Amino acid sequence: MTPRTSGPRPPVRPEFRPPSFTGRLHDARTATAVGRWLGAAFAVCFLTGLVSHYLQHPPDWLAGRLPARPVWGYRLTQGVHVSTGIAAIVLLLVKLWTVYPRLFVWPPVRSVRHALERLSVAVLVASAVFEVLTGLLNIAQWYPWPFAFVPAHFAVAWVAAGAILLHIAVKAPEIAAHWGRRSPGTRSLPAADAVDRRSLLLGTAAAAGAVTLTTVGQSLTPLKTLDLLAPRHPDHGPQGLPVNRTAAAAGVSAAGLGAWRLEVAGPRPYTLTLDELRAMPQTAAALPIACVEGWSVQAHWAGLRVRDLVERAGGRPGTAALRVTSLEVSGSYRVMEMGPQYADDPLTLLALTLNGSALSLDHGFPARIIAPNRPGVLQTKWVHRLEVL
Ligand SMILES: Nc1nc2c(c(=O)[nH]1)N[C@H]1C(S)=C(S)[C@@H](COP(=O)(O)O)O[C@H]1N2
Ligand SMILES: [Mo]
Repeated sequence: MTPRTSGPRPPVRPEFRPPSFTGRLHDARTATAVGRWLGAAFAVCFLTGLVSHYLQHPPDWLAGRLPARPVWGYRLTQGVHVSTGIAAIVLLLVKLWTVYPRLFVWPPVRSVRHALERLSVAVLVASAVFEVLTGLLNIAQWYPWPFAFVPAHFAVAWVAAGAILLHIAVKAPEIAAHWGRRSPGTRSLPAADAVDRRSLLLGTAAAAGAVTLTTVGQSLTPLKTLDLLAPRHPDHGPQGLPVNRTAAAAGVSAAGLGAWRLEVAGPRPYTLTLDELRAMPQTAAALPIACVEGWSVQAHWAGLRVRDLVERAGGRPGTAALRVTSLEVSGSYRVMEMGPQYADDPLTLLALTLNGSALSLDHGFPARIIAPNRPGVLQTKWVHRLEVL
């Protein structure tokens, strides 16, 4: 037997090699240029989101100070919130594409400081993706998750805001070096990349502009013919107005409404039938419904001034708050409260008509609330009880 001197060599464990990225534009100048737009979009989105949150859930110190004017205030802030959120999706994708090679840095952790930095970026990316994704699915009314949208979206917004501020602080020197095309750090980059970078930035701006133009018409009604990508068209629906929650979904049927009475509780409680309400002096108001999901539209309402109903029940004008209860069997918006500034406002109505005809069942027949400068979720439909507080 001859000893084996040759043959297959024992396998050598190949040394791990991180992928190398030859593509251009994964650089600090591109990251800074896109990051500025993304940061601006997130900042506006965060602030308008706070407005929306505090209008819906005012803390005690704020409750009495929320203004009922301008009547279109919430329409504007929430339209901007949803539009900047949608544009941020495009910007976030481009930003992530620009920086993703850094996911593969080798070694993955160089020091405690480096580990903390990577951890903070992980939190930043996760919270930013969570915010735009849950926001997008919420406007499509699709909830494929076990948690409640509002508190989760609100809490993670703070996480994202904190992570962004931290990220800006950590990256400040790099951002400063690459802020403008002629900044010191940018001069060291190959000149050829500048042309590609301009194309990328123009493409990004065009894409963000395109999604904005094709959705913003849901609240900016002069552009409504362009709103191909918006989940709702501002005038598609009964009586020329979209419906978010139908009577069927709320468990309200016309059959049970024959015996409907408006109950008003307070120092001098009373009840009124629909005919009695119709026989009283009616007030008209042009006010928008502005849904938290971004669509909004102005409509013409008529009915009773809430202020008059409150006064008749013995509520003191200007100081009485109001609790409104819907016929809806269950649902987050069955009971709504309004502070004195809304209850006393001459434009706040218990509306009986919409755009000239009696409310349809889906719009809240027999009676609904319409108040100035409030989120759509608080414009309670199918009202049957008012309680002066
Ligand atoms: N009782 C009750 N009222 C409600 C709701 C609801 O779910 N229940 N949805 C609200 C929401 S989210 C909006 S945007 C407005 C929309 O009113 P519309 O369907 O008449 O357009 O009604 C609000 N009123
Ligand atoms: Mo809504």
